[in-house]
Amino acid sequence: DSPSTAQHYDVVVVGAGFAGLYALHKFRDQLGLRVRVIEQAGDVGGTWYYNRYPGARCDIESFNYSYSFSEELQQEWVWTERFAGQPEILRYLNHVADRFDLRRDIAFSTVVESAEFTGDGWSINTTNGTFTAQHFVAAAGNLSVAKDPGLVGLDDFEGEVYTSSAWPHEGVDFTGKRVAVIGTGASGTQLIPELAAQALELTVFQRTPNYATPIGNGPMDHELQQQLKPNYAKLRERSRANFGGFPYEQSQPSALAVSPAERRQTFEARWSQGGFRLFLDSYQDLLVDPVANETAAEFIREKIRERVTDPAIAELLTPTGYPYGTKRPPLETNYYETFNRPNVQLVDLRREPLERFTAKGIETSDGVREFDAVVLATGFDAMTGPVLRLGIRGRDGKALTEHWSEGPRTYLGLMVNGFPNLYLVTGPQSPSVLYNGPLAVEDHVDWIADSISHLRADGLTTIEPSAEAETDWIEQTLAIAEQTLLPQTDSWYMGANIEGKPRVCMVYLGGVPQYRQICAEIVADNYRGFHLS
Ligand code: NA7
Repeated sequence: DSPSTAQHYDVVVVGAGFAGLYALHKFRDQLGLRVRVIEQAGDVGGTWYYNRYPGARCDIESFNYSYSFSEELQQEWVWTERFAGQPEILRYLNHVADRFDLRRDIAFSTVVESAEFTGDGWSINTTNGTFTAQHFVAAAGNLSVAKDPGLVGLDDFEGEVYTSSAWPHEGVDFTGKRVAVIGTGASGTQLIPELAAQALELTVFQRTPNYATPIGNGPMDHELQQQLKPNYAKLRERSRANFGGFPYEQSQPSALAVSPAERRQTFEARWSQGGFRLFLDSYQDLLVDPVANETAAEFIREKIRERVTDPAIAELLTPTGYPYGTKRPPLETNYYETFNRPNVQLVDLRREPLERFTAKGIETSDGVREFDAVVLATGFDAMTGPVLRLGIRGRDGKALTEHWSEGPRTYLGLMVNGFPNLYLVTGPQSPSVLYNGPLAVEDHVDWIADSISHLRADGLTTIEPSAEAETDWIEQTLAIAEQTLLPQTDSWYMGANIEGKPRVCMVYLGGVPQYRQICAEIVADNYRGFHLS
């Protein structure tokens, strides 16, 4: 491709992860459009390209965390673990890229620097020249921009520094090293047991204890796989009828409607099943009623105390003061037992704040500890970060950063007033991170494909939501969020993990079936709330 002249496409898509790969296949092979995908990485995979830290694994069953769009793909791909690790998911996405011949339309190692609406389409400026397109699709992920943890003096530290979401491809050997980990979210919880098994000494710097529960991984059961395969279509149908996009059907209305003994039995059963069963397949009022929530929270606290030998360490690891599930609950393998190892130390940053990095280590209010390597698992500028980084300007040159200065504004989490023909895949104010990823991106890409087809069939060129529809949607999503416990807690769902970021719930919490129904009704009602021209 020549970088000097603009290349024109029907659709330009940013990102070659789960969303961008399917978008390319759908738009190119099913709609016959001219499509270009722009990807900053050197290959496909998105999240699964970057997050190569030891222990990186999907918290959703491999069988569920996979594309549903191709029956052949579903039938031929064989998962080896109940919960696939990062290398296996990356192999799967590479297989998809090969099988559907996707690579030839992806510009790798290409970074979007800015994108402007030009009146009837988009001009996208990248490190490899300009692309123009009638439609611009941001499939850049929800958790793909690492947050700056603002650690004072980090540059002075002379040892090795690694970030979970930018892990070296060649891996890291921690043998014989004194290692520090900062962050105990989903990523930290996965990598801490792996590093502890390798490092000479591992010191975990914890700010907020989490409600982590067992993932329940193991080799994929061959018989189970044989049973599931012929029923894949049904399984997907059941998933799309479920709040979070899983084929789960055990959840009951209220934790408070049953006896303590029955409740305990249910929690134990879901705990043993692993995955998000406890969180999303036990009682529907856990995220709504603080008393119901506390029953699950206390169940998890008891488990932590049982698993950690030293009661003082157990206490530090036990979450209190915020409800279960209002921060994204990590899933783990041997996480709590790791703190029983003689080579593992826990530092509680609430009692002993981190002051600065020095040349040799980390200084807290209690003094300096020396390290050979530091691992940051400090999270992401979630949901808005990946979109805002694209430098998007809409009608009349209005910057998206300005339109979103008080928090993201979208209609259905799909489109934005003032930004015609800009589509977000799993954007803010859609179920996004609370919807099984591959199914979530398929729904959005299918919706976008329908919208583009609809425009073309009617000889139209642009689609844009009205300001009223956008405001109304935001009010609806916030009203639903207010009925839940999520706004109480500082989490990345709320934008509250980043200083100065507007504190507003960014997830549609009405559940997948309700969301899907609303999207379908709006289309059936002639794209209600959208202006087509
Ligand atoms: P998370 O869930 O945002 O976790 C980040 C962790 O890092 C969390 O424990 C934070 O503590 C901690 N943190 C962040 N900044 C600091 C500073 N400055 N000092 C000390 N500790 C800090 O990110 P993950 O990568 O684990 O998971 C993100 C999602 O990726 C996950 O939910 C899955 O969907 C995949 P805090 O809680 O803020 O006190």
